[in-house]
Amino acid sequence: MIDELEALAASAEQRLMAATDLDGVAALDAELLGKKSQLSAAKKKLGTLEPEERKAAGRAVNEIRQAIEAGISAARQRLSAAARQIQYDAERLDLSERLGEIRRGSLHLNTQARDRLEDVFVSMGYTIAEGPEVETAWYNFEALNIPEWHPARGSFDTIFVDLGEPEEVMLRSHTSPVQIRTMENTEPPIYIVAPGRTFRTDTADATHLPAFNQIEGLVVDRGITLGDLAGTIEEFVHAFFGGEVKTRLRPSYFPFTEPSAEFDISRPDGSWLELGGCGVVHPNVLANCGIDPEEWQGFAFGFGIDRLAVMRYELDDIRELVNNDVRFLRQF
Ligand code: FA5
Repeated sequence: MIDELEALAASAEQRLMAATDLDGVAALDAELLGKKSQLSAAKKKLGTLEPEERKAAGRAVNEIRQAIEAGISAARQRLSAAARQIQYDAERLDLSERLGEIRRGSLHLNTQARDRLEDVFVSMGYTIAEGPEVETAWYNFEALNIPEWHPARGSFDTIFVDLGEPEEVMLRSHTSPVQIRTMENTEPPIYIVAPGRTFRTDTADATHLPAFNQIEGLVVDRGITLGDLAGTIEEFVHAFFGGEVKTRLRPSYFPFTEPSAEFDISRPDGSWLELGGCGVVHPNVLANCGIDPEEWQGFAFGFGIDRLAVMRYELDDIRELVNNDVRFLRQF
């Protein structure tokens, strides 16, 4: 019996070494160690042996079971390492691969538009200001002459943040809070532009995004009139687009400017695209920031950078800016 078991051990070792996949090892495991295995049969037969012989045969059965178990675990290890290697090879990415010529990356259209806007305004004597994207009701609304009861609050489709008092903290719905932060900290005369991200519950469509970019402009100086505002917008649009694009101001309403206007720019097909709002800074807003409205006057404007990019790069749909399709982005 011991001879038979030794022969079994030798053949088991060879067969395990020859196994080429994990399924094969599982089959050998069942065959060599399962209930119907030669080893189980030998174990059953132990009871029929003489005590001396039983002892030696019992030891041999145990030793051979251990050897086969060790062989199975070694085969499993060997083959799972091989299986992993095959998977790695199949999933490996060749990062050195390239198709055609090497392409240089480029700045995103919004970044290009913002940089150009900043250049145009800096060349007109403005400096760049910025403010936080998460604002309090004071900066986003109240200091801008939009008290809690004011219906204009609804028109900003504000995204509130669950921090502190309800409706007290929000993602800024426009860049106008930067006007307040600037006037609180700076003595006039003030000439700033403030580009930045803004957020509203707007559903994305061809002309709207829920997260978009605005650029705010604020001038506070002596003797500022609506004429200065109109001239500034005209000059900026010419510098940004060149001579072909026309502008128009339409009377409008914002609580923080009086009078207020919306301004549109002409599309190549002759239609108009609304670009932003503007107006003469409301005396209450100056007073809220500790600036004497009798002495100082100002104008402000705020327009959509994404919309400017749409115009400048002649896109059909504002969503192209955020789809991140490299085939589209590579064109610019
Ligand atoms: C404002 O946000 C005012 N703060 C503008 C202003 C500033 C007026 C200073 C007076 C003085 P309005 O909600 O109209 O106004 O937005 C201004 C511009 O932001 C719009 O004309 C448009 O160009 C852009 N805009 C608004 N909502 C979206 C949107 N969901 N997606 C893309 N652009 C948008």
